[in-house]
Amino acid sequence: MCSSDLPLLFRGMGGGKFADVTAQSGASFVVPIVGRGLAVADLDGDGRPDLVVTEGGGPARIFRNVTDSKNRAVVLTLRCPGKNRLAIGARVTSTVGSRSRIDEVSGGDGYLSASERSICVGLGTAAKLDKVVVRWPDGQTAEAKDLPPGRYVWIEGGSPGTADAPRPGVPR
Ligand SMILES: [Ca+2]
Repeated sequence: MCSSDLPLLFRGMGGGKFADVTAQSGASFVVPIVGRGLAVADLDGDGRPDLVVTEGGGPARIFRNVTDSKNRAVVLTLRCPGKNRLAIGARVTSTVGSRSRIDEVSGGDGYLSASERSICVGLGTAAKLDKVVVRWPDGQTAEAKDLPPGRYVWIEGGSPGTADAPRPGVPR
């Protein structure tokens, strides 16, 4: 027997702190569900991550991110030429100003779900990603500097190239 609960939504405040923003998040957050999977992907290509939530015995729910923000991001999609095309296991260290963060490309995220295999690095109001270092799954490293906001595909052995043509609403 599965029980239903109200969905919760938290906003990252930095420094490992989160604020509960469920009450300000709309009608979908006042109906209990039997929540199962959660996947994150930029479904409409506007540069803001969207959510897909699956429910036991119910329809999938799409939460389109319509956050009104002038903040920008660099989205990196890594690719390897061998059997590990999605670069699972790659580690990305990004630096913007005095702040650094580490992301890893993972093969799975949660129960019955898988998120987009891209790494989204928020820049805030900064004009560029100052430095990014990739440790590829085979242990080799590569770095790039001064990437402006946008989407990039980075194939091991090369340098980051801009992804497909800009789509309407994609922050640059
Ligand atoms: Ca989006």
